[in-house]
Amino acid sequence: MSERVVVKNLAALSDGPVTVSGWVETVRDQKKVQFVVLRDESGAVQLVNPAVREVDPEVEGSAERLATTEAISALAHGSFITVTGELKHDERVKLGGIEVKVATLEVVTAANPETPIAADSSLDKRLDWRFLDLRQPKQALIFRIQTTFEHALRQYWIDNDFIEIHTPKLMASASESRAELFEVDYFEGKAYLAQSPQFFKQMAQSAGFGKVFEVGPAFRADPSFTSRHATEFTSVDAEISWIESHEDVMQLHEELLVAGFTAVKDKHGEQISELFGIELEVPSRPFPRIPLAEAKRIVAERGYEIPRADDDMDPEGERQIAAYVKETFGHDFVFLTDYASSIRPFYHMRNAEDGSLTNSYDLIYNGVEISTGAQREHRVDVLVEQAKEKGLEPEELEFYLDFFRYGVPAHGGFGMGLARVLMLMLHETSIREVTYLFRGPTRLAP
Ligand code: AMO
Repeated sequence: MSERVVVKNLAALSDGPVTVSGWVETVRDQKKVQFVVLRDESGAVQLVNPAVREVDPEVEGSAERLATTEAISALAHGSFITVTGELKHDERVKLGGIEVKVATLEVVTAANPETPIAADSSLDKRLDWRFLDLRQPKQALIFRIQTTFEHALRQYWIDNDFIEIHTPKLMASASESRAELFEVDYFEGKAYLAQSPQFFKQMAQSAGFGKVFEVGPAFRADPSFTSRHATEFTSVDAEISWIESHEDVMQLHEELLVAGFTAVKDKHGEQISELFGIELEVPSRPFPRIPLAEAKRIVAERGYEIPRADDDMDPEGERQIAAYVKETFGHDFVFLTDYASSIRPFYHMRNAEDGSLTNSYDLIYNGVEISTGAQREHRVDVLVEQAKEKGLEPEELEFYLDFFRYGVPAHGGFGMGLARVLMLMLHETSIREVTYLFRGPTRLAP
């Protein structure tokens, strides 16, 4: 291992020799002294080098000092360097009250002199150069937050006796709908990329696992270019047995989110307000619940008519109901419940009193849908009828229908888009900003 000290640990050291490595952020090349700001994954530090502009044969080491001075003058932004030198605490130094006086400097990899992106580059251009874009501290913070959030969810699941599953992403049939399905060649036949772990997380209920979760990729051949859609995204899924209705699923969902938000606020709250300018709020439980039909009435009263009466909430409707919930309950989340069966998949259980409704919900956060959940239909004859009603061929679903032919408890669960949660948590305008490498209709690289 090298002697390297990560920048954030420098402040705790006493004055003396250190080695640091990182990217050149800025160079101030003055006649008598040079300043370099070096950044690594943990922070930035100022390097200082008394400039030597010509060799003085009387002074020992002056040829080396000249070479170092010239190397600094030639440093391009983004080059990766390793420096040995003397750490000095000096409260006059604005950047953290420390600096490193350069003794030796090695250019490990020189960067091209022209940086292809700048702070004002378009999002598309930044995504073309994602590795450079991600060097900004704000970007790295997003993925530290994601790590903390996922870790807290996992901790919750482990504490509550869930089993983690990894379901296949190559499937013999569609899991959500025939639309938005990626078909791939599979030896002599065809396969489909999983749109959701839906069928296999339900299989775990028939297998007697009780409670399962998965965080994994999902694929949708969705040609839209909205700020909330990707063709590949990370889906956070849970499925639980022994429920009475979708209410049990909503309770799990809100507890899980509170655990995730608490961990993120505890660990990153200060940095979030510093870099994103927002105060992260941990939601209080219970989250408000509003049946969809009532939500539509509320939205209409506010002067917005959802274009088609039998339709789902559209994005403007979601914004309107979120504004109402914020004004009325001071809450950023709302469960819209009891969706019409006409706009829900075949596997949602219908309401026992009103078969035109389902025991299902969408979770809206800051005005955007982040999740869908439901109680599932577990009676196979009803399931077959509902599949036919939706134009699906029960023959293609035989493997799935078998799960329900050998005893299965009442169960339900949800799927939640990880990037959507992050986008809304950080008030970002697109999931492209919070997805490590975005995939969309016209983006397959890098
Ligand atoms: P649904 O299709 O509503 O439900 O998806 C669940 C959640 O996944 C996210 N999501 C997406 N994120 C980015 N790009 C997309 N193209 C995209 N499509 C969906 C959203 C959405 O709320 N099997 C059910 C879930 C369940 O009932 O358990 C399902 O997949 O955040």
